Amino acid sequence: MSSTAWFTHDRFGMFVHWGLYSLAARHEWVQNREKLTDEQYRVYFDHFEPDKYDPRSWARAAKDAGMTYVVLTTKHHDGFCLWDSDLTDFKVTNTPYGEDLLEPFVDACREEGLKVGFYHSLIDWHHPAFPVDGTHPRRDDQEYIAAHQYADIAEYQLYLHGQVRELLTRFGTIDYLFFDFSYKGRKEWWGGKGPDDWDSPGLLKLVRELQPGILVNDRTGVPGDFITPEQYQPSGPMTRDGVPVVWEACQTLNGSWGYDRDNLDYKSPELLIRMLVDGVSKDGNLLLNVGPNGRGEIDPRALEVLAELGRWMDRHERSVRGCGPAEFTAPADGRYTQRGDRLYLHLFSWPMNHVHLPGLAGRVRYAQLLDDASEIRVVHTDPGQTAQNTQMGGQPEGTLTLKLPIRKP
Ligand code: FHN
Repeated sequence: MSSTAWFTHDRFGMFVHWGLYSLAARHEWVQNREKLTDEQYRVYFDHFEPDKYDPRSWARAAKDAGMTYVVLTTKHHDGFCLWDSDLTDFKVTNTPYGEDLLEPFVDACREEGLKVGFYHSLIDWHHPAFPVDGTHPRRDDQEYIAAHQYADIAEYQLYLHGQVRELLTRFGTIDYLFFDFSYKGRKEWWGGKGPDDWDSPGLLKLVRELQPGILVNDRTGVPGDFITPEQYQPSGPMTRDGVPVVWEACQTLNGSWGYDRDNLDYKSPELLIRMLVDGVSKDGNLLLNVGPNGRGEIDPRALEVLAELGRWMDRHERSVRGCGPAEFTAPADGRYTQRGDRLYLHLFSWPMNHVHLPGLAGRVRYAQLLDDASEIRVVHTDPGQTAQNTQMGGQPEGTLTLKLPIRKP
């Protein structure tokens, strides 16, 4: 296992889903959803020419949003490689663009002082040795299935491990690896694939030999350094066999991982801030996704949201960075994050003039608004008075009350 210290300190990263599906501009599973043959899908390959690709602008957008690591899809389930792999022709260097995309990405991240993350799909619908299953675009094509029914999983493992070796030996230090994904037992997907299909123990051994400090997720089907709840916020700190485990929630901006031109349903900055704070209050990270378009640009709507997050992080970073859960139970519409003797109360709705904090009476020496460092009066009520104290609405014993400015800063 690698040290997760930087990861649980930083708390906030950018996920980037980018590939041929970005030209389809409707979903990264478009090949599966529309059962496109390789020939039909080839049109995106033949027109992949992201002339506006500027990973430095991506890295700056992430940094300005308060993110400290960026995770880019090196290959998604369609099998298209964003680097010059020796193991396939289905790669960016054979498209009209003609150049490796990963080296400029890792260079840009490092130039902006960000950690480098790779996403890599365990699934590969393009590779002939990948046994057809319920995820495969050709799942109903009996002729294709017949032609591939004796797909050699050992050959596929060599390919999978070989490409991971390329990724972890060609681009310097890689800080984070998001494998995606195991689905053993998904009966509707013909049993699905899992650690025995990927040779996950061997794969993880290879990863740790090549990049000893790397953080790897658990989607190989074998426990890794962190777990990855997707598109939901856990109800509390996460555990594995009763032991607390590092976790990171991955979330889209608009419900789609890949660029989805007509999807205008962007999450508000307020909601995303709540997700970030909620996660930290439960000892988790947020990995927020952007899906650049087929020219290599992050959508202006996404950039607006990221900029708003950055403005919030600029003023409130100390309530996130290096923080984790508090020993106290926060009020219903709020969250606590804590770092040392600093307790941060995040209020998702602003009460009229007081907030009552059970169990904190006598525990708080001084309170201030983080936004402008202005003092907040702590209304200490003697335990005997709480029940009768009408101004405080008769709070339970041990409750601390803060008198808040009527206006929300
Ligand atoms: O199938 C993928 C999906 O396209 C996307 O990459 C997400 C991101 O975590 N992972 C898988 C679904 O869990």
